[in-house]
Amino acid sequence: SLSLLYKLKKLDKAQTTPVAGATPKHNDRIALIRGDITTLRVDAIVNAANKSLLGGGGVDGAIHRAAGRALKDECRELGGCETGNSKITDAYNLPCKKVIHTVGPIYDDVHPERSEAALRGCYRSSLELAVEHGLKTIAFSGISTGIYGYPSLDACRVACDTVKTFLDKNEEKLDKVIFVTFEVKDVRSYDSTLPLYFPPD
Ligand code: AR6
Repeated sequence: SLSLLYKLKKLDKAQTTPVAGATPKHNDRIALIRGDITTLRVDAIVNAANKSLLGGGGVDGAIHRAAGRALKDECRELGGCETGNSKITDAYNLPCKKVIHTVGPIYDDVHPERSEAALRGCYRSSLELAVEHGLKTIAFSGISTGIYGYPSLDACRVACDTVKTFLDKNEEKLDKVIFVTFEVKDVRSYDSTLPLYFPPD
């Protein structure tokens, strides 16, 4: 119908306009890949963990399998982690240097603002931990967008916005922030959203 067409046009227009304050200056610090995060030879990978930090399914399971038993032994010493926060460990058999374990929210569609605040905390605390440990390249898995049910595009916007805000203040402290996607829905979310937050020159 005409009214649907109109809505689609408006949506399209909104999606091609960079967000307020977006500048090209961070563009070369941002990367998007699709694949298995456990194969990346970066300084830190960010695991989508749960509060126990003792492993699970999804990317958490893949990271623990690839790292080996010693990772779980170290995690056991950490005493868990709150939702929206992060803890760091060694990477053992993984090719990266460190693993940052962050606990995303189980998506709450009655109180989406609570989920958003927690997801922001995940990205912010992971970036802070990386800087504290002198880690320059960090790869994020799509925290909460799998088993925890956070809608892909909403999660992607939170990820981009939190990283942009962090780089605005700490640009020289990180060389590369890599968003790692796995499923096609998340590839699409990042393809459409990254240019709005990190426009090219
Ligand atoms: N490399 C990169 N991304 C991956 C991989 C991989 N090898 N495997 C899955 N993904 P999920 P959550 C993507 O479910 O939603 C665990 O049991 C996946 O497509 O792993 O935060 C934990 O212990 C999705 O985009 O994490 C928790 O209990 C993203 O990783 C719970 O799941 C995150 O999906 C956390 O749920």
